[in-house]
Amino acid sequence: MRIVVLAGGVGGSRFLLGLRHAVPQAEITVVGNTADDITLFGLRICPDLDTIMYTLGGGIDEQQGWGRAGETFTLREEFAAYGVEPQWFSLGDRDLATHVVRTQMLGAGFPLSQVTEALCARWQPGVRLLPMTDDRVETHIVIASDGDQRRALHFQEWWVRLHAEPEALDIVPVGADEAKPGAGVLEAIDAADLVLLPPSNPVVSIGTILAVPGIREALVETMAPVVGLSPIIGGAPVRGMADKTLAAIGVPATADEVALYYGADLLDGWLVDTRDAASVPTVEAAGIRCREIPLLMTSVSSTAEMALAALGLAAEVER
Ligand code: FO1
Repeated sequence: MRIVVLAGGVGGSRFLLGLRHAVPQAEITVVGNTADDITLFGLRICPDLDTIMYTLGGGIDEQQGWGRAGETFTLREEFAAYGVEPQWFSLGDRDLATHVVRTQMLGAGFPLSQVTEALCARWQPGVRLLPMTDDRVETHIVIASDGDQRRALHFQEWWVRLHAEPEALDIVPVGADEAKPGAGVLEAIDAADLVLLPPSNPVVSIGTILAVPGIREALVETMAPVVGLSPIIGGAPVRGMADKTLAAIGVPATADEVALYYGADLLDGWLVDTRDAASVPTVEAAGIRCREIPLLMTSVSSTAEMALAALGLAAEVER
């Protein structure tokens, strides 16, 4: 069975652990968000791709959800001693090796898709990890500046340095309009038996993937059922800043509104948490098959249950 999963960072990775556990024999292709990527200290950093690779490859710092297990920060201390900025983005020594290898290969002319394949050869994540695009796309957040001015800053600065405190007035995936789908992405969507949208951030993780011209169209056209899982439970995100990013684009942080934001032309099925059972009729009225199940990814086995429920809903939709 060929399953394509659009994924961001921590939420997407945890879902993938459960999916791989639920259907170990499935061939899983992950289309990973690259709009969180940033260049620091001359190195290209791909947080969502690395989080997926480390989580499924067994190298993730589980408590943190990102970065490497057993990390040390000698280089970070040295950077600070030299007073080089930024000091707000915590890069560990082991993680930096990934960024050095990636930057070296990009500098040699390899596209990000081939770089990712090379890095995954070591980590063996058990899924095929495809960047959403080989082109540069970076999410910028527009916030208020002094007076009635506005300024844009990189998503990572807004999220990590400013803890997503300043109200996001707009969210702009810079470069998305000129980006092309990454190598293998459209083919994977076309050949899929099932497409899943895990509970990643609908705006800055899934939304940015859908912003790459051609990808959303492929998801509308694919014969495969497209089934999503709500990242919002009881009107709040399980983790991260989904509510703040949804507010920035004028979408209420509710389980049904996220489904409508993805669109009934794209979504065939939608899973909401039992606490959001009241939203099922709204989603169904939009023409999207909807079921309520427990959606908290508290363990690999509970996540596996969610994944199996998504497969079950997909089978229902197909009938
Ligand atoms: N998140 C933080 O909150 N603080 C950090 O210092 C930080 C560093 C970092 C380094 C590498 C990496 O791959 C991820 C890192 N993250 C950090 C998480 C990152 O901001 C998020 O995982 C994604 O960009 C959002 O999904």
